[in-house]
Amino acid sequence: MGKLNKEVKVVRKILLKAALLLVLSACSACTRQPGDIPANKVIPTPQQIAYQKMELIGFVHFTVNTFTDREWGNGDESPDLFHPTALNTRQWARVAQESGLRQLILTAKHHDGFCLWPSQFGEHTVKQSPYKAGQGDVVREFVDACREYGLKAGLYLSPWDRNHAMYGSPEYLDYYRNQLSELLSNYGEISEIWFDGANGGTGYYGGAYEERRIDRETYYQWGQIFDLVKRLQPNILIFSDAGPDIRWIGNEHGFAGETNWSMIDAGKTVIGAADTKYLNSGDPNGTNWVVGECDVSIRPGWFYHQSQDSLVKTPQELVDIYYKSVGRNGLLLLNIPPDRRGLFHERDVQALKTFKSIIDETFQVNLAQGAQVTADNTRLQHRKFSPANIVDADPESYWAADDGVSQATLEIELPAEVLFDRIMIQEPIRFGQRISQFSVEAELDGTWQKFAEGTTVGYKRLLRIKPVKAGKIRLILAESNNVPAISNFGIFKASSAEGAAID
Ligand code: FUL
Repeated sequence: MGKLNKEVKVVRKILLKAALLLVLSACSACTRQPGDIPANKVIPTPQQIAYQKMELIGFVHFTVNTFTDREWGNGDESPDLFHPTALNTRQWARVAQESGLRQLILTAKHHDGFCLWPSQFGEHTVKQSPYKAGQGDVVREFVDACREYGLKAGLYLSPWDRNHAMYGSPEYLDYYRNQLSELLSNYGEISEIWFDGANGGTGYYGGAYEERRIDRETYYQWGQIFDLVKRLQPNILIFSDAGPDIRWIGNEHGFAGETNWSMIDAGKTVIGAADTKYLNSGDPNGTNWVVGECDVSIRPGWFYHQSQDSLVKTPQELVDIYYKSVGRNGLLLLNIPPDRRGLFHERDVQALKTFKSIIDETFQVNLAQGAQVTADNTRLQHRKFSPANIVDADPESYWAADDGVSQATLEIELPAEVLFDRIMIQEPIRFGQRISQFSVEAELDGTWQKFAEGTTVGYKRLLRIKPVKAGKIRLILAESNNVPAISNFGIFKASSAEGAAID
């Protein structure tokens, strides 16, 4: 009898525990946040997302060309030519930081083959130059200055070398890989490595003075080079015509396509022989996420030429480039070439300063912040996907539609009518890039009127329109390749210094 009682008690205890567990799990199910939206097959890495968020970065073209007034050195320039009189990498970094650039990329070696660091693998370097009596290391000074000013540091190492006697043979590749290893082992964290597409042609080549052509598809064995780079710097991003992380945007004006997908088929692209239209617009069916980087120089040339002091781009031209790069889902890589002193020239510094003040003034106040937003579809009717998320202070929160929905309309109601002429739309790209057709309407005199439209959005889409005064705006997402989602929406009034340009 006693034994039976004990057994009943044990069973009762087990039943009670099970019931308790059931109640608890039911409760947590009713308060649990729903999961995120289904991700696309092709999505960015966390490093690519962080990269895209930088928006603005800088290029520094500096070598013997600065002293010979050339754009491409032949390879026979004497290192004696390299004698900057007041080289100050801290001035570069300070100006970059004050101008809103988040990273700088230095030409450690351009096509002429002169190395800005004292490479142990060659005799055509800063060590053979008068700079600091052969004791200088411009790459070291550059990375130190970037770190001091909170900038990321990237390097350009030209695959084409018009100085090297063995260029075109397998021996040169050993030399090239040794240089890469040196740069990626001895200078701390390098965030981006830039592989230029210009390849092969005439040159000095150790005195041969001849033309050397290479097979762009096979010569460099890029796969091996990429493996080496990632082994030495696991977090680095590799730039080339074909990525794998960052791609050339297909022109040197700094313009991304109005349609710009962050996907391409990297395998379809040969470095140095790319289809520039394809790179400019990306590929909605591309199998690789490869961010578009828009490179352009603040002057006509990539290197400093005194004759171009009067041709520095105006702040308004720089702003225009910003809208066509950052505003089209790309990154702006703006080149500022140091002069023969080794400093960013005063005119370039002034243009950058005004450019920065215009961008800051324009985007300082989002006139849609805190507006009332409704949508014709909200995923699971859950506040995690609330339309209000597109105008809240959290850039990561987002609105999304239900599974199976590929079109949606969001209505933004402002507390009062406002005048605006710039629009910003952002997708939460961590789930992939989706939208391929959108328009924006405003209610004017009681009727909806379309005043802007576009194709892709991606990380950020900016639109320049004629000033509109309205209290109600509609964002119409007409087409997307998966559940549509928006993380941020903004309307702004452009700084009067911008010049009232429209798209
Ligand atoms: C090109 C090079 O040939 C130019 O000199 C410059 O470095 C530019 C960024 O890339 O391919």
